[in-house]
Amino acid sequence: MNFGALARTKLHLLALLLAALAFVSLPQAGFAQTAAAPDVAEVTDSPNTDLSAASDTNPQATENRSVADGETVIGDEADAGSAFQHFGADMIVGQPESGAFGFQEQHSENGRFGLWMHDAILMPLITAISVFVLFLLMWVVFRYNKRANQVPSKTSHNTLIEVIWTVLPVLILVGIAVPSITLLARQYESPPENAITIKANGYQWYWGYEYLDNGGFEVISNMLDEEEALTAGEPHQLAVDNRMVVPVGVPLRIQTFGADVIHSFGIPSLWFKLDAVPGRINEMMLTIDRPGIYYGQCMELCGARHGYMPIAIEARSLEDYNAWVQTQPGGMTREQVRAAAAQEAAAAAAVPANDAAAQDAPAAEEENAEVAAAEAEAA
Ligand SMILES: [Cu+2]
Repeated sequence: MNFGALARTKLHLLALLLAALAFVSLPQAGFAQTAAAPDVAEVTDSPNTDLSAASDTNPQATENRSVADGETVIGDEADAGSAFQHFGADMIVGQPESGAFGFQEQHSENGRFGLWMHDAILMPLITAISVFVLFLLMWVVFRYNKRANQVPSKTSHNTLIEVIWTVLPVLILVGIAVPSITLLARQYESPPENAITIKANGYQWYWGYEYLDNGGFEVISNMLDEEEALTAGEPHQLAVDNRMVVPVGVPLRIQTFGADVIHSFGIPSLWFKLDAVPGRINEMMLTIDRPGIYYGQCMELCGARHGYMPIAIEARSLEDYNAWVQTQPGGMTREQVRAAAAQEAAAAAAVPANDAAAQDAPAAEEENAEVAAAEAEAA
């Protein structure tokens, strides 16, 4: 054995040792993470936002807690009265199916267009090109092998064929570019002025949904454990305690932000995935056309529990949405926000009119004090 081989063997041994060490320590690291990870209730109560702490006294929070405890509030079991009733498992629209093939059914306009482009343009083209190339290859292999074709042709140029194999691919690419750029442009379309803004904050390892146009409260969303999910009739590892409630048929301004590392906010059945990056806000428009529950997951490897921060969107009618918003701490409908802003503006406008009186007040107080002092002296 020469020296080089010996050194290589030693290196291999070292690599093996390292790999074995990694395997031994990895599961423990995983358990440590699980053990260290705060449970659902702790995270909800954690003081990382005042809002979640405030939600303790809120009936909504109690209701959500009961979901987390596995007592589903779906349907008739929920407390009658003021408590908001969330959709039950019968309203699940967008979720993966076991053994399914291809894309999930799409429930937004961009989604349907994208899926059409994939099904009607890309797949047929890819299939035709693959079959054609396979045919050419087989033809060459069988017809022109050494035994079947003893005297090979000396042809080295054929202008017609060269023009065809240059022009045809160009035409195909231009043909694909038209719907492709259309789809790209549609996905980048800015939300209209009156779109409802909801900001998805990615945390290690859960999501927070901030309702910026509805009073600014934040809903903290954690994954349900297997038992809780199955009790609620929802898919395990996709079901969450607090869903992101949104209105259906209304343009939404979805913003994403990473509070610690890069996460990615995506729902396959709504055709979007938007990175949540620390230090910047990404934005896109989303309009959901059907009420229901849509599941997604964090789509950027973000750490040990990356696989356990699912996303669940609950799309409701605008009335339901407004009713839900008012069950949240500090939650207001947009009309209420506008009314409050108008009131504030009116109050601010009233100040200059009262200015003179306001300026008089301290002077009057001083006078009173002087009078009081004089009286005291006299006594
Ligand atoms: Cu993540």
